[in-house]
Amino acid sequence: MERIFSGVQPTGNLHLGNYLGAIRNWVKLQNEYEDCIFCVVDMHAITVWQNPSILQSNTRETAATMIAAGVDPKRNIIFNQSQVAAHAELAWIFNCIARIGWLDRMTQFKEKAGKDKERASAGLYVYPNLMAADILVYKGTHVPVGEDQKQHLELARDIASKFNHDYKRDLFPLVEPLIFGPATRVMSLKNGSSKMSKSDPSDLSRINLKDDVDTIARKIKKAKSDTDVLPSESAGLKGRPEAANLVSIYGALAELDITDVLGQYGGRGFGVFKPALTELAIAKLTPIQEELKRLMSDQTSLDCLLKSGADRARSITDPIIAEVKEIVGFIKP
Ligand code: AQP
Repeated sequence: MERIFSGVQPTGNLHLGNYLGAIRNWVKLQNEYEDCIFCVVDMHAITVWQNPSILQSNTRETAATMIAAGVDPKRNIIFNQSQVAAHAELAWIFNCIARIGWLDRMTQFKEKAGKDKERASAGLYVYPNLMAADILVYKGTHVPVGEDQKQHLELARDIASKFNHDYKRDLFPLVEPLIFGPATRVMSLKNGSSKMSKSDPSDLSRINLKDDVDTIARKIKKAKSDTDVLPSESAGLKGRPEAANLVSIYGALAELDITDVLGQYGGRGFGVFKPALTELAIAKLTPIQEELKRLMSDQTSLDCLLKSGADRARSITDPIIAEVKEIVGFIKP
């Protein structure tokens, strides 16, 4: 049986990369797959320090953003990870399956821990084991993500294979990444070679989904570009990472191929292209922002929705985690 699982961290500042690389794809997948689970991964968030009350509001806001963007909470399961204990239980078992050498190769840990890795949390190091547990505790088969998560999904496959091999079972499926759409890697507005990210210290590097009209306009105006006109064919974007990024953001928002965008804007400079991009970004983001505001004004309903999502999630994880514990040799209560 095919089952989609994907998650997003409630670390605030959800941005255009999270939307185009992940959440918008979820909206499409809910029409293709019957069984979709979308999770606000608050346990991942605390691998770096989070202020507790801000974490709570970011968790609600992340769930509300998914819904405002079009993910249907009735057809899909939407909940926050910490309400379903089986994620943590399976993650511990996977800590004992994954090898240190595998985790040492994870580039996201190296990027996030930086030079001072001795001071990074142990949670940040074993983050990919928890991510594997998030997916496999549902026997998830397909995981829509941006390109940055590809390496973690390969690790999830390695963990599933080793578990199946060590315990001589065919329990866990080998998950397939679903990396699709025109914006699998949205880059920073300030540097076309680094990914748009919540943790970039410069707010000008990203368009946050909550940015108001003036802020979106200012950020696009200040986005790094170059002095050449846009080429008429995509080959002409080679060696122009910032131009390529802005064109691909336009294409993703307008749901057009790069060739079509260049067909329209080839030969025009950024003085024309940036205002067009601004207008498009505002037109796409404003309805999501309005719906988000409406959803956030009713905290009780949001909490109810997360609870009911978690109840539905537990009905799937309960038998799977029971089977895993039995296989591993834990005595049942
Ligand atoms: N720039 C991006 N382009 C395309 N997809 C992206 N995603 C993140 N950034 C981009 C995708 O968004 C989903 C949720 O990501 P996350 O919030 O769980 O964590 P992340 O990947 O670590 O996102 P950030 O913004 O880079 O956060 P920080 O700065 O906290 O690390 C994932 O599917 C991801 O691929």
